[in-house]
Amino acid sequence: MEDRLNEVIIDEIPKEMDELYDKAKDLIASSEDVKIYSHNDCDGISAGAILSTLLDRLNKKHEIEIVPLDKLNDLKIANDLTIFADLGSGQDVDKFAKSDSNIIILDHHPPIRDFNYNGTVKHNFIEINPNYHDIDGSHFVSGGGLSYFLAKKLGFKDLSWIGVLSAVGDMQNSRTGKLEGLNSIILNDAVDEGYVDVIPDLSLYGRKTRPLFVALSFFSDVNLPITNNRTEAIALLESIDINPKIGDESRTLSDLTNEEKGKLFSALVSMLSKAVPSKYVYYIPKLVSADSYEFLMEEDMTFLRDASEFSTAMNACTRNNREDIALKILKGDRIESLDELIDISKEHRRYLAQNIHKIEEEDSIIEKENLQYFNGNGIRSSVVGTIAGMVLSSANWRKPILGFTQVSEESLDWKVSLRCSRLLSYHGIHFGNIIREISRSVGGNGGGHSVACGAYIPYDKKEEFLDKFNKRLNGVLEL
Ligand SMILES: [Mn+2]
Repeated sequence: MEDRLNEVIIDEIPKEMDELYDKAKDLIASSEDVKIYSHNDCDGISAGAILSTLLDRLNKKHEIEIVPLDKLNDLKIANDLTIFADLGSGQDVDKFAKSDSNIIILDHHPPIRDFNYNGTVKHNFIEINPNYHDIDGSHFVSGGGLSYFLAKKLGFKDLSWIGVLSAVGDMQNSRTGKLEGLNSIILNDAVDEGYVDVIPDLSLYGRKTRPLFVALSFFSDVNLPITNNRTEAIALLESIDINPKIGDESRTLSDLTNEEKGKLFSALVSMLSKAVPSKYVYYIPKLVSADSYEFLMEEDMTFLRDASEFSTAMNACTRNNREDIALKILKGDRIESLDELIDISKEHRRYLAQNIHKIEEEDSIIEKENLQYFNGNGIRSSVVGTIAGMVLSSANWRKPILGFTQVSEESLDWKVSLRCSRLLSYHGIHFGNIIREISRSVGGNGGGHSVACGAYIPYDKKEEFLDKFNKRLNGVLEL
């Protein structure tokens, strides 16, 4: 596989792109009434919060609507200015534009239009997308990041922390464990402004809020003795003289000294090196270490302090149709909305745990040569991916796992979500592209990241889809 880590990374805004930002700024200045459509995930909500805050500060009347991608076909264009954030590049969103409509798109997904499209239509159309400027939108800037650059043009560098959150929520750091490219500009702004601290750390989820032995037991990119086994996780810590507790209090990852983190890093690397085929050994350090980002204005040891835990809370809101709470939190409300956010997160975790238990209990993961899948009958389609990721730890990490569920109560069609070990993606497999190809071939559509992606497929095409997917991976997985 080619090693793409040596490619040249663009880390300043290209001139052509910067000029579009100047135009966008002028357009905002001359508009009195603005509509924002933004995507219903952490990145989209972050983008929406940045744009809404900057319009507040400019005293511009505006409305924001958070929308899923499948609801984008018939959006009205009725305001002075319509802004699409973290979506729009892949959709025909201006089909109802009138000649006096003004549209700005801030999206990092692959564009369907030509860069010179705005010269071919009557309405005013500004599309800012890194892919037009040779910048890969899946690793180097997110929808929230693109929105931040507009805020920065207007002098609002204090919103940079939301740009960092959006990038982490969008897994932009999944390539190397760091924020790179245009994301590094946003990160530097956030550090300069005193909002964010970068901490090189072990790559375990819940560094501020989970007992370390619990965080270790959730390690699922490779099935290790510690995976789903808290006793083994405690034994590992004790074997390298790391105390899992101080008094009655369990320690979290962020309680460890640097020396202790170093010992744990070495122990995990050696454990992993024994557990994986030799072709994967090269990627192990990347699997175990990553930069983490702390929001310095949030209280220490809370779930809003760590960017990755913060992004989980934002996702919990969008998956439970409570985007309103996520937006309020991002716009600064820590009084009324914080309790609601905690309740939503709790309920979300309860729902996930209950369904994961059901799948594991009923032994419902079915294995084919190159993949494994389960039928999440009744699982809400918005969380089937999260659940797939979590049951991977009790399945075969060498193969991707696909979860199926009904799209909605009104539709019998399938939503399918795929998750896999990061090792598969480091080794060069891009499941987002594969699922797009296979879903289209059965009359559906899909796409996404290399390790987390999904598709919608017609009700009667599930077997064909599975069959084609399985065959497509022949020789690709090198099991
Ligand atoms: Mn995004």
